[in-house]
Amino acid sequence: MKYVPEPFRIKTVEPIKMTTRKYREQAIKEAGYNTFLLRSEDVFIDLLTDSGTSAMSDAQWAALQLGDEAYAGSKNFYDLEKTVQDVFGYKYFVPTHQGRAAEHIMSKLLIKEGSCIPGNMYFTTTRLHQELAGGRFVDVIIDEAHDPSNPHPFKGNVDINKMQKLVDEVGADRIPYISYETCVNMAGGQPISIANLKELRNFCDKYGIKIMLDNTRTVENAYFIQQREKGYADKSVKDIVKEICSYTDGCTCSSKKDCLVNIGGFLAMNDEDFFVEAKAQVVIYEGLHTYGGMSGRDMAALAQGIREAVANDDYIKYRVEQTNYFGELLTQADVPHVIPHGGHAIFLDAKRFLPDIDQEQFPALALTAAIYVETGVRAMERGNVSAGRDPETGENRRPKLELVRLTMPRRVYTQSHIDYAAEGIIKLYQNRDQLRGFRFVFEPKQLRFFQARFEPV
Ligand code: P61
Repeated sequence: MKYVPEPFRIKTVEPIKMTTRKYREQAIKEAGYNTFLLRSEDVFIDLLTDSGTSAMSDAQWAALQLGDEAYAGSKNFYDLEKTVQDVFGYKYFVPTHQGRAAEHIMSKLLIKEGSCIPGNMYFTTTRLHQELAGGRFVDVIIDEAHDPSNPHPFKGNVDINKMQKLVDEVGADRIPYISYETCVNMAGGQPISIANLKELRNFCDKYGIKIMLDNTRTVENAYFIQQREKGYADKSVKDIVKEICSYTDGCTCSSKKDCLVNIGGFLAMNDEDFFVEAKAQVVIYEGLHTYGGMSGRDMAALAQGIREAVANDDYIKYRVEQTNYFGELLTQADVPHVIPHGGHAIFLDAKRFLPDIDQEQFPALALTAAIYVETGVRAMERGNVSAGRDPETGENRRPKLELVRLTMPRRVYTQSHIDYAAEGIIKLYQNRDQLRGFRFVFEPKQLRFFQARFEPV
């Protein structure tokens, strides 16, 4: 098994705490068995998320010193706008403080009461903003995406037949856009192919439906296209990123992932009227349209982060292959997880890991709690708790995928951290019959997974 060496060296270090099992048993109990409620200080290796957890480069730290904190017209805004236009190719750019803020503004502007918004699997915040704007999310991802052991190379693809069925059922005029995500997070970080995107473009042109990209992990997706799609082996990741965007009408983006910063987001589009309306909304919810909730220095670090993400292919190769290395260790030990391995995370399949815990007792949550106690590694539940309740029936959605996400922060951990995490999870798998299910003691109404508390059944 190959570990691609890090294309950087370490200049600043942040100590992390090693704790005892007894300490961790107490900490997870106090957190209501929800890893979102653990204190970061009590975590040894934090694989909760790749969002806002990247290590910035020396050039990004230097850029922070060049922040122009003017209320209006910061020079960092103009540099960022130009960088987004250069790298992603959209005409217009609206900054926001993070991804969900861009989703909020887009949903308010494009969705009407009764709209249907197809998407290649839901994302929690994306779907919630669609629903709050009066819309209904409809999953149109290919069936393979819902099967953790299906090896399809582009499990993020849209099933055009499902799109056709939706158009036939509700009519194209009730479908303002399709929400098309690169490296689909909830499916396991699974990429889309250019072939699928081209086919979707033709379909959408026929019916006047926009394609709005969730651009959060497009750089990782471009790497998979380079590695897997015919005709792309000799293209640079930078060129593939631009090609992906060129088939879409605009995007929302959480800059906290591929763009290598700790905070930030944006909306971008080619339609001028949409741009003017989005700028009008951004001043209501985020701040002036030349900062959108970011400081000048945040925008400076972001522009530099975007450039670094695509500057050459060494970084993204290391990034995706590091995740793959983690997955390969688990494959060798037969630990059930989603294949093919995604770009940003390895997802354990809790249904197969803990077949005796009913989905109503939250096997993925039970597994995240046990991983923390066993190893000090923090993972994220991505199953029945995350999926929430169906607004119509009030029942838990019981998604097909009951997963635990082990997410790789960018440029943060080394091979030995991964070896340690894998070893602990393998040990836990060998002792899996000792794990029990959980029930809610506190259940928030929306995005419940962030703040819910549980007790063992
Ligand atoms: C994450 F548990 N992702 O993966 P914001 N689109 C996509 C995302 O991955 C995404 C956003 C939009 C997070 C943070 C997070 O249920 C959760 O900048 C594909 O976080 O607002 C965020 O971007 C939203 C974790 C979000 C969650 C929601 O860890």
